[in-house]
Amino acid sequence: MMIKSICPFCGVGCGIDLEVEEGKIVRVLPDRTHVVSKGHLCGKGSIAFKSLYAEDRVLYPLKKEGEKFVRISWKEAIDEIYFKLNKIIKEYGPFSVGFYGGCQNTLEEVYSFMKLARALGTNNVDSCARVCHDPSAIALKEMLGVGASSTSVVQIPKAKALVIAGESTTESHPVISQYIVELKRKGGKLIVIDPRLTGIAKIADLYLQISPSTDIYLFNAVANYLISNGLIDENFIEQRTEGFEDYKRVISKYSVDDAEKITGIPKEKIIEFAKLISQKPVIFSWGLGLTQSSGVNGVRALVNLALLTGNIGIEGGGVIVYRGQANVQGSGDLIKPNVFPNGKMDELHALQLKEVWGFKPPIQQGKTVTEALYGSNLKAVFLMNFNPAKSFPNRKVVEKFLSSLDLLVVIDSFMTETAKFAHYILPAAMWAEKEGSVTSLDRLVKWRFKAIDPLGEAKPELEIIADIARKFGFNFSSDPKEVFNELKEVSSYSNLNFGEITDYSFPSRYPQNDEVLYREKFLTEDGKAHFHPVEQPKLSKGMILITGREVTHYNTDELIVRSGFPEIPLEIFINPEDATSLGIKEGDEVEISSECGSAKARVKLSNEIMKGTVFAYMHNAEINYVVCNEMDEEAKTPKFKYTVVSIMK
Ligand SMILES: Nc1nc2c(c(=O)[nH]1)N[C@H]1C(S)=C(S)[C@@H](COP(=O)(O)OP(=O)(O)OC[C@H]3O[C@@H](n4cnc5c(=O)[nH]c(N)nc54)[C@H](O)[C@@H]3O)O[C@H]1N2
Ligand SMILES: Nc1nc2c(c(=O)[nH]1)N[C@H]1C(S)=C(S)[C@@H](COP(=O)(O)OP(=O)(O)OC[C@H]3O[C@@H](n4cnc5c(=O)[nH]c(N)nc54)[C@H](O)[C@@H]3O)O[C@H]1N2
Ligand code: SF4
Ligand SMILES: [Mo]
Repeated sequence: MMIKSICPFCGVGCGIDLEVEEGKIVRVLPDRTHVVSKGHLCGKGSIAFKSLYAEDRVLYPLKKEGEKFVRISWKEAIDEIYFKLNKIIKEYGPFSVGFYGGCQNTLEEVYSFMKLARALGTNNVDSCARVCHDPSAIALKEMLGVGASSTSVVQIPKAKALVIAGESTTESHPVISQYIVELKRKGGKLIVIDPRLTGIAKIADLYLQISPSTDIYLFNAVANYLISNGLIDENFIEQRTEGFEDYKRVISKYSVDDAEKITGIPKEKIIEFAKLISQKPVIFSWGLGLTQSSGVNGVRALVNLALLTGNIGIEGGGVIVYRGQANVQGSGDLIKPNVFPNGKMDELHALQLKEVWGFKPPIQQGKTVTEALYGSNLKAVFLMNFNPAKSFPNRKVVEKFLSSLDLLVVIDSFMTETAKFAHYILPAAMWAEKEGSVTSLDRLVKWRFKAIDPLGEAKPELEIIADIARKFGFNFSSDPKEVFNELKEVSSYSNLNFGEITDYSFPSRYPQNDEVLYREKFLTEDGKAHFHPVEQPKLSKGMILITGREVTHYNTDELIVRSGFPEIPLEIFINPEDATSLGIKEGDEVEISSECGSAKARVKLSNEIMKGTVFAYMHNAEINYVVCNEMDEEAKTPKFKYTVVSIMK
């Protein structure tokens, strides 16, 4: 039997066919009908089923007694959690409770999780989007109207040029590479901006090796050059945008000469970049190299260039955010501490929700997950599909917070580093054991079908959430289709229909099916796009640690190490010239430290690394003892790409 599903790993959202024999998944095959992946898969997708059968999967509810975990029944677990949670809410109020997680969960699961929090009276809800692309969502929503990609990756081959800023396609979103190859075959130009000579940078027509976190300077200087040389789309600016004069004034002090000094990119290359993007159509795309360093302003600076050149709302032009996890676009859309899924956090929207939910959510802003973990006095936290003890920076502080809680409930499938801090671990049915929809990085929404029954006593999150809600007297549905229909009523997913999202060959996108948004008007209140001038901030000096991805590993690697892959060692990659001046060589064991902490790592010499920087893969989470938790002021997103470090033999 073949069952259709969507890969549980990255935001490309490849279609897969699960081969099921006697109730067991035996193979994953690429789904040839899928509109984006078109029969391609990367190595992670093809082994995606293995971790379901890992020997150490948590298959029964567990409770911590002393230092040990003991097996309890579902009834005991839900009763005890209810009793403790109720007591905490009575004593400290509902805002002492937080609900965080959900980026590989389905839309329905994150929606219900968020709704449960609000039923209990708290707006402390958030997802992993906080640590990756919330800066993109904030900038895009404000400037264009929708906090998501304006075009699809399938449009890439239609562009004359593709800009990739701070994303490593061949490692992080491998299946998109097919569209970049096609772009190049058709004569389109690839421009890559990254301090590191990545796989995709190696095939670029123009590679800009940029000093970390100086992208804003580059983009502003390019804007000034374009304006000064008449290379902008005046009609587009006049008819479809607001705020140009302010923008022009701010960027007028950014020169290409200074940009060369600050970014380290030769002046001729900066001018070539400006000329390439003055064409039409051009797609501007970016990854964490922008959001986890320059934050919301970094994204604004790049989107300004797309507006200046009139490259939004046209065939082959627009902006693409390379979102990370299988459903992070969807989670980011639905679970936020400062907005409701249906819009602004105010009386009006709260009352609209009441119509559908039967209760009115509070309208006081909640805490982001980063605010919660670094210095809040929350008493109870629910973590679903989240491993912050490993994935968050300055791990020491996170560990201290998790161990200070009166109640920590972890909904996961494995005994993760985070789960070890839990009072209760509730075993989640994994992706192939349940059904529901996920949104990929180009707004495509697809339904995953159930392939097998949950193993052991694992339960789909919708059931776990409904069980807890029922204890508190709320009637939540645990039927994925019912929940899907409900969430459509209170979110920008209202255009979708079930027949279309279950047909993998149909381009079912939100808020409209069209690959290209904004052809006629922008989805802002006034229908115009908005320039947003930003300034390059001052940076702390020193050796800069950058962290990023490797193609065969995935985030905190819980699923990968349970699929027969060895754990990744902690290695730091450094330019040979820097190594010489530090007196270290290939294979040395060193201590890498920041003001937050330190770790032991093995040295690898590499000419792909920019001088003055050192690179480490994030999948060995020891590095997050070193990465500091400095955050973007607006989005509260940690700067995983900028930590000043020292290295000692
Ligand atoms: N194989 C694999 N794929 C994944 C994941 C995984 O763990 N493994 N995780 C998924 C997730 S959650 C996410 S969010 C995505 C992330 O996908 P990407 O956005 O590709 O993430 P990273 O590799 O962390 O960082 C991207 C690049 O930013 C560069 N960079 C660092 N600082 C700067 C800077 O100041 N400016 C510029 N321009 N570039 C800079 C780094 O050198 C790096 O090459 O990947 C998803 N896909
Ligand atoms: N140094 C450094 N750190 C980083 C980053 C970086 O670039 N550098 N990137 C950051 C980014 S972009 C991200 S998104 C985060 C990722 O951080 P996390 O989201 O914390 O990491 P994951 O490894 O994706 O964790 C997912 C968890 O979900 C569990 N799980 C898997 N399937 C299911 C399921 O069906 N149900 C439930 N309930 N649980 C399940 C897994 O066992 C695992 O514990 O890491 C961040 N950390
Ligand atoms: S590219 Fe992403 S979605 Fe596609 S198979 Fe690989 S990990 Fe899965
Ligand atoms: Mo991410």
